[in-house]
Amino acid sequence: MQISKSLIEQYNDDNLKTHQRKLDFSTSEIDNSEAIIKQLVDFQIAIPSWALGTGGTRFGRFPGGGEPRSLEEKIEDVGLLHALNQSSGAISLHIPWDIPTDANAIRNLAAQHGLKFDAVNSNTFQDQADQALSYKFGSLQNVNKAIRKQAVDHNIEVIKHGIELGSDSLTVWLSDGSCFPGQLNFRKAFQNTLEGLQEIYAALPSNWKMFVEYKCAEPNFYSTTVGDWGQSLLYASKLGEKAYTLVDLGHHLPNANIEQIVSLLLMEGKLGGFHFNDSKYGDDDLTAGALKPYQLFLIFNELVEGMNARNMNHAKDLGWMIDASHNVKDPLEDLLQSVEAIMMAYAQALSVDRQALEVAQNENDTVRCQEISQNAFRTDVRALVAEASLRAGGALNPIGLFRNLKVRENLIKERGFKTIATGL
Ligand code: LRH
Ligand code: MN
Repeated sequence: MQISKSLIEQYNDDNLKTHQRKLDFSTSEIDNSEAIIKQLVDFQIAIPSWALGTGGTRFGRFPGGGEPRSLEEKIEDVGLLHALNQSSGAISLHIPWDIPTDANAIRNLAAQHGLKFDAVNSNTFQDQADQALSYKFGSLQNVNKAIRKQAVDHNIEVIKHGIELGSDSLTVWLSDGSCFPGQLNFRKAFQNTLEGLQEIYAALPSNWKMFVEYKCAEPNFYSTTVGDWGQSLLYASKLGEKAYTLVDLGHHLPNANIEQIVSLLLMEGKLGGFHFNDSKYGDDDLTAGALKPYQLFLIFNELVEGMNARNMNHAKDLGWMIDASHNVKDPLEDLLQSVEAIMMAYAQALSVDRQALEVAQNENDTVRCQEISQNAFRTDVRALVAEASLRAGGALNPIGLFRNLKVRENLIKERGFKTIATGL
């Protein structure tokens, strides 16, 4: 299903008066609103190819119908999101869930929808039907050298797919670890994993990045071999300048101070990118900003401060990706909500009065520091996000238009109710 420019323009015209009133108020309240709008227009968030269908848990999965049946239909769906918000200009593929049979055709189809290919993701956390050796006891950490080699070869294969699609980064998330004390020699597991990552690193083209994604637990429940930011930083530092850490918001132990982790990884020049989502208990992969919007703001607050300190290009120098699973919401509506929450957190962080905050911090004026931070978080920036979408050719209210156009109903008519997308 494609959404024509004229449909979006008609919708915006019908809602322009209300939008203009809200925008006038916001620009009267927010000093640098024009600069913020421009930075929002440039800011693109990659959509995960594995989260365009209904997600599930071991207890059940309740598909909502009209799910994409192929990589082509997944690209169409991300194209639809991008048409609505003009902030979803990239897709992140997961191999082998989304192997491009004809890379050129796939690349051209994506270009028609204004999409690029962000990081490609390897998968050594499942055994594929045609796989010789099992990853039951891990991949790069495995005590069996042949299994480690199989995992290295897979990652090099994934890099090849990425090169054909014009991607320039590889995300390696390893489920490797152990479930019981005594099961694993932690030092040997680390050394085997580092050795494997070094072989994969050596296969990277000169302009590529490798993102080492850490996670505290699941599917292993005693130890994880890339278990936290410190371990990921250790690997990335030992690997070389093309290796970075990747922060998935759901991969931390309860009450971890993720914004402090982000600040320090950025300071070290070893922060590669994000998998945005939200969670209350474990790796719940819920809508970004749905549970802890203040934490998402605080993370962007550290990002803006740290990226400015290093003169980084906000839109290009880090990997902005969503990683979510939609168990009860329409996958496309959930992704539209996540993108909007991320854009709002970024806009609020850009509105922070940094000079005043620095003065208050240097005076240990704790109350003033909180006032400045929370004032930005309590500033309604939705009109700025809508204006950025409008200027870029998107809809003033992407979910509003998605529903008005009965997109899901049309996708079900087109694809049927029982279609299941590959992925989580
Ligand atoms: C692991 C993870 C990783 C992906 C997978 C789909 O929990 O966050 O980024 O490979 O989800
Ligand atoms: Mn992730």
